[in-house]
Amino acid sequence: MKEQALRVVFEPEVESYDPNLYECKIVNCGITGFEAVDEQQIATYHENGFLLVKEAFSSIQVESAKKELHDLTTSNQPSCESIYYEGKIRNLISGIKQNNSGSTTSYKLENLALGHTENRLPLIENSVRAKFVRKVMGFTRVENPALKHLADCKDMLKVVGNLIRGNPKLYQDMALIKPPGGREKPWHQDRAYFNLTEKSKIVGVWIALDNARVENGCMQVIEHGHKMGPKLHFMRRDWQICDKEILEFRRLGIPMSPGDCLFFDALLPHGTPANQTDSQRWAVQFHYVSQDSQDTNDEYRLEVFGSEGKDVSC
Ligand SMILES: O=C(O)CCC(=O)C(=O)O
Repeated sequence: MKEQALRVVFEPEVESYDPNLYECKIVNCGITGFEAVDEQQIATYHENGFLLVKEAFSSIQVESAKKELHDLTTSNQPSCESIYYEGKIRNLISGIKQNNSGSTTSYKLENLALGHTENRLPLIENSVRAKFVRKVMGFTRVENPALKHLADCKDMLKVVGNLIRGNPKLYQDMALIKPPGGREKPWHQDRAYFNLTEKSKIVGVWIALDNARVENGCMQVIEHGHKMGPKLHFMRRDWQICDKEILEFRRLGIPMSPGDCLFFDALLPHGTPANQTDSQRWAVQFHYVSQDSQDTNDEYRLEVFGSEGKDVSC
């Protein structure tokens, strides 16, 4: 079977945001180890919309996953489906000559304005371009055994199975490498991104590979926010919930250590602020769905989550 071409996305530079959006109450919650997840914890997940399991993965598992991710960001032939670069990389690539099968072309800034997709990596020194990677997707393959091992972890899948009351299947895998100065991921519900019916059960799993704190962009959630149901999303700094609305809710910051694992409902509004430190903040995120989940299309999804054509403002 022919390998799918690598998708390389150059994101736009994202404008600044109101820092109040990430003024939050820090919560030091969680239980230790997957084996501590019992029926009471499952009930807590359904009540709060999330459940934090500390020390879920060992330092060896974390370091092996980081090594594979590092290799993906520096490789000339990364074994993944797509790589997303922070908008700041445009300062280095605009005007750079690309040699594509003998012909030379140059990137044009206007083509990059909305996030520009290519099938080739930027021709900048590997270690330099690696510093701009924000996201890597589609890497759970045999070539990346440590990352695949995380996604296939039996104890973790048992918890997901208990949360959805069924057999989970992997729907999406991504790594989020927030580089120093890296952009905010504005507040959103993951369901607003997925073409799946409302009845499909979805659980997000966010695994910290570094210490994640408010300063470097840890996960923040709206307390009980999944109970509000689908929220309208607007195309602003990203596909996101309106800032004005977020400011009305109590926001919780969830600091995590390497190997900690956050389970969260796909309707739980969440976001991460920009990374204000000098170090990367690495994490992997998986989404699992129930076996009986059903695909829909953009039209169906936008009817529920979209703001276009509705009498709303943001
Ligand atoms: O890790 C992050 O910065 C945010 C990830 C996230 O919420 C997402 O990509 O849906």
